[in-house]
Amino acid sequence: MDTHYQIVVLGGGESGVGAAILAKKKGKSVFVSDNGRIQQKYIDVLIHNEIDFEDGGHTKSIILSAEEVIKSPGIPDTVEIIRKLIEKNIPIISEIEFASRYTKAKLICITGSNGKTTTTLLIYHVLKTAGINVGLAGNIGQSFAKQVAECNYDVYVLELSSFQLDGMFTVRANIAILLNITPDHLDRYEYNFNNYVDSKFRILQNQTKDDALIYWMDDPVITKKLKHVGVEAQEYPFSLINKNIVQGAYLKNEKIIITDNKTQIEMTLEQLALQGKHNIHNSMAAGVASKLMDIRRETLKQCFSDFHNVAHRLEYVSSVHGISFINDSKATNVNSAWYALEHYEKPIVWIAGGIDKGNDYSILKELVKKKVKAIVCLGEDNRPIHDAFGDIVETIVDTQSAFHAVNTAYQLAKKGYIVLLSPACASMDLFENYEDRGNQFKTAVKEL
Ligand code: UMA
Ligand code: ADP
Repeated sequence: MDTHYQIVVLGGGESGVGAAILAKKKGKSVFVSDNGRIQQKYIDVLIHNEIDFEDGGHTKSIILSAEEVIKSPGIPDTVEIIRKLIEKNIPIISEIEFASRYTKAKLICITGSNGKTTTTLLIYHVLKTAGINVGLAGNIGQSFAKQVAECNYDVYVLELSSFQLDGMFTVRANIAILLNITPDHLDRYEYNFNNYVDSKFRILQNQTKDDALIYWMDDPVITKKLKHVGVEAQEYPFSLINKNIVQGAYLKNEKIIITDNKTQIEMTLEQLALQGKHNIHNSMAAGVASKLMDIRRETLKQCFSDFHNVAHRLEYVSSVHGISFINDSKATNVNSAWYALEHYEKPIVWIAGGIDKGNDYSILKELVKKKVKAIVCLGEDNRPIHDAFGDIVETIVDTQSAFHAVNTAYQLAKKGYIVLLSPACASMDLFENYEDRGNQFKTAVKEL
């Protein structure tokens, strides 16, 4: 086996394998190294493309002699091999950074702590319906690099996580969207919120006056930070409070108004397929981006009313004896759970818990006091939930399977209640991922 490669890719998952395919196509010598097991479907792709790889460990001599390393987003900077690479000054980039070198497509980049996937998919739906040759990538679906290698899109709608942004240096977002910033993934940011905020703000780097920055101006974290960084791009704020917006979006008489100083598009809240306060933000951001892409008013209106949101986000499952079951498994941080608890007027039995990423539950206390009748914990270690809510909710029960959680919640609920799975935590203690958690929840509900 060769021991010197121009490119070493760390992690043989969706992003890593995509990056390796692109590197190979561009004539680079490339090696993929994974310290766990690479899934068979990716092994098949690597073999088919004649790409060298290893799994079950990282061979230091190969990795530390690379010219450049592409790191998968799931790998933290604290692991030994990354520390060694940093010591040796070997450049470490993300798959998104690498792929962007090989495309001239227009980039619409979306980040935020919550609402990325929903907003990304809505924009994609609008652009695709309008007949634009558009790809969907980033922290969703097929890797950006694979699509750059194999497709020829004119525009990409890119959902970007903070992990991906951390490895981005030269990418220029033609349209950047910053939805909101609330604590999440703090375990990856030395439990320092400012580090996480800095990561999110990387979406602005390299923007010029020809680009657009769309952001939620009611978010104190975003507005405070914007005062301290220089913004080159044209600003398009959106707000639920401020009505003096000349370019951006605002709310007036139960209508969202999307404006660019010259023309306006109005839609009543009722016309929007996405319901709930948080989704007004997402619709506004997507609306402004679509308008900047010169999408016809009729297409935009049609798409905003016929859009189907993806599963596991405030998804209605069914009603059993007058008790409604809602699957919000994708609520993996405190802020998304806040919007879920805020959304419903009826009494709630709340299923919460899982892997706590450094959660501060205090912002939920008022809502919980007002609406939550019982909590069913669904996690390996439920102490943080007991500690936070033990004095305000009388009944808190521990469970360790979706089946047990659903049955317990069903026993505790009464007719007219809502059983809400909105965990505020990651799922990997008891489940493969949030989708597995949501699916097991739905199966258990259907078996009631
Ligand atoms: N690995 C190592 N060394 C380590 C640690 C991990 O080799 O020290 C290996 C693992 O064994 C595994 C591989 O790295 O085989 C996985 O890499 P990864 O976790 O980065 O996953 P990918 O399959 O490449 O998927 C990534 C994103 N995953 C994460 O950020 C954790 C996907 O986002 C994204 O869709 C994909 O790239 C696109 O190309 C998923 C996600 O969970 C949806 N994102 C987080 C979130 O939304 O909260 C940020
Ligand atoms: P992300 O991709 O950022 O995780 P999703 O669109 O998948 O965002 O939604 C994740 C969770 O956050 C769901 O529980 C959803 O109901 C909630 N959510 C969606 N949009 C917002 C928003 N703008 N603000 C707060 N929470 C939101």
